[in-house]
Parts: sequence; structure tokens; C-alpha cells
Amino acid sequence: MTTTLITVAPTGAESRKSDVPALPVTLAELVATARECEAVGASVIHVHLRDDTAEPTLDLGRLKEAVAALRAETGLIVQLSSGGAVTDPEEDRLRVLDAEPDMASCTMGTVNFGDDVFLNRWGFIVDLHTRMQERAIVPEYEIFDLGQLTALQRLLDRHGLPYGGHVHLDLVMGVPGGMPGTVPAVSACLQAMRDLPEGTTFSATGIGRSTLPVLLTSLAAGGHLRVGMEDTITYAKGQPVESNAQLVARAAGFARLAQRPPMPVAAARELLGIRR
Ligand code: KMH
Ligand code: ZN
Repeated sequence: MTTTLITVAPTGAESRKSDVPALPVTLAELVATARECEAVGASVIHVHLRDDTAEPTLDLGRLKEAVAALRAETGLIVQLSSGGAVTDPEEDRLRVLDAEPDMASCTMGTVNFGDDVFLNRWGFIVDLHTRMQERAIVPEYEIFDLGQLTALQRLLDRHGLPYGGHVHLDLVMGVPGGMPGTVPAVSACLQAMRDLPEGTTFSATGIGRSTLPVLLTSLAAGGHLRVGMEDTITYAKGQPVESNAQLVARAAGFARLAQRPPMPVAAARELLGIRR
């Protein structure tokens, strides 16, 4: 039976703790969330950290501490965000790799991000990709718009396959300024993915109200899932998300209904080419 890789993105860099009290922002909250999410079906955790005032941070010491704590307390694959917050400079984003995670995100192009710009220059993308190859870190390519799949093809053609040899990407849909979280948009991405190396896998996440349409479409299309409070803070209309585990449990339930139950962590490591 085929299975579904579930990634949890519990925190993000955008929501404020004061607006969303359930958001995990301390290391203890992050680890507790990770354990709960692993128990209900997650195999990868996409990590953004906060500082003592709950603001986003890429502090290397904190990143190293978080990687160590997540490895000690869970079996989850640890994926650090190299995207950070829209205000983070490139050197800080590259330094994330010094924390030696299993995986790191690598966004494949610049995108308008609400009223902001999430800047990802070509030269920066190449730096991230090649440094991850050198340091045995498996990338997850973040795709916010259709053309970024073509950019990924160009990257792999010019700079080779990622460490581990397997290409895994994540469609981030419904960001104001990026591609919409709709069935036609997923379909257009599927078409474009045909030009990527054989065996390429994808997950998808829908921001805000596109969460459920994207989740259901990805499952139907043979894709994997990313869920979490980075992407949605509303469980249903008028009902705030209570915890990340609530979102993972819902995704796992849909995956079981689709006859593709959650992928065990060992199988996820094998699939993604993680050899740490
Ligand atoms: N916070 C966004 C600006 C990533 O983690 O790599 C970028 C982001 C993507 O979340
Ligand atoms: Zn992120």
C-alpha cells in the first residue's frame, strides 16, 4: 500500500503569539508539539524559531539547540526553514545550514508575499542548493508559483541533483501574490513536474482557506501533505486551530480514507534519501 508523507509546519514566521496563543514559540512548546504530531502521523517537521519575545529568529545557537532537542525527543526528520521571515538577510538564511539539520527548505524564486516581497535571487538559490549538496543536507524545494518549477528544472540541469539523489518539492499555494490553492493550479503544477527527474515527489499545502481544497487535491493526485499553524490558524469557519496535532490528525484521517495512510518515519528517510 502506498503511504502519505505528512510534514508539519507548526510555527512559521508570520503569526504573532499574542494573536494566536496556541502557536508554539518556545523550545519546550516546539518539542511538545513535535511529539504530539509524530504520535498522530507526521514524519517531517518544518521549523521556524522564535526569540524570547516570540519574534522570528535565525539565531544559530537556538537553531542548533532545536535540532538537538528534536532529535533527542522525537524520531522526526528535522527540516529547518532557510526562508525565515521576509526581512531576514541572505547571509543569515545561509547560516541556517550550519545547524546541520536533516533537511532545509530552498525556495525556488521571488514572490510577492502579501504586502511584502519574499526575495529569492537566482544566485542565492544556487548557493543554498550547492551548500546543501556539500553538507549532506536534503533540500525541500518550496514552490510558490508555477514558473518556479521551471526554475527548479534549470537548477538541477545546471547544478546537479540534491544530496541523496531524490527530488522532493512542496507546493505552497494560496499565498497572496503566489499561485492560488485550486484544482487547476495543482493540475498545472503536475503537468510541469513531468519535466523533473523521474521519481520526483511532491507535497502540497494551502494557506488559509485553501487548506482543505489543496489537501484533498494533493491526496487525489498522489501527492503528500504539509499542514500546520504556519499555513493555517483556522480549523473551520469561526473555529481557531487548537493545536498542530489537530491538523496532523485531520490530514492523517483523510490519508487513511484515501487508502494511503501516514508514512512511517523510517520510510520517509528512505524516500527522501536522508542518511544521517
Ligand atoms: N516565512 C516565509 C517568508 C520557508 O520556510 O522556506 C518563507 C517561508 C518559506 O516560510
Ligand atoms: Zn516556512
